Amino acid sequence: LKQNGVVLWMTGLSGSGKSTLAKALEFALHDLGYFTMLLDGDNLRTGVNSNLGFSEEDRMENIRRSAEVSKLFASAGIITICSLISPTEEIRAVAKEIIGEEDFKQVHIDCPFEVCAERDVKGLYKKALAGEIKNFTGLDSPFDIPKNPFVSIPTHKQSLEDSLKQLIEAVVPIIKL
Ligand code: GGZ
Repeated sequence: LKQNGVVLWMTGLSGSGKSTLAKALEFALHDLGYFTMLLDGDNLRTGVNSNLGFSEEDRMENIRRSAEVSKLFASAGIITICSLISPTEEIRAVAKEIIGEEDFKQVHIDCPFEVCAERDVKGLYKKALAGEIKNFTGLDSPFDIPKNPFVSIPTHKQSLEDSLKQLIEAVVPIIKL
């Protein structure tokens, strides 16, 4: 194994395109011959993080555990793509602290609340707006726009293909062999 690990930390609202882009990026990196590991909030929450909900404390614990796991993979030289809402600057600072500044690359999957609500792929926005889901990110739970992301991908302004291209062009040069 020759590659040096790194953590691509994707942050963004539910429905912003994190999982879709993370998967597409993983396939593209495989095609280029890189080892990867994809950690997604959605599937981490069915296992390692299954006892956690969406309160501030639980989200913090969700991010802490996910960052620790990411760090393990990155230390084995694996390009780790982590896709979690990670809604606040405070929460992302914890992830950065755990992973270490050098290996932590923050990717903002940028899409306004209104557009995510319009897409509503899983019907969660409809439920949240009807008051059936509490602590919903962007509604009654905060989302801080990342201040200094490594890269920001405006998924509401461009095609998936263009978003992927932008991401690959940002990521490939920082992978050290
Ligand atoms: C936000 C929620 C909520 C609430 C369930 N708020 O788009 P999805 O459905 O598939 O992914 C979202 C996922 C968010 O989990 P994360 O682990 O990424 O969140 S965090 O980083 O804030 O801990 C969404 C679904 O869970 N979901 N309830 N209240 N998203």
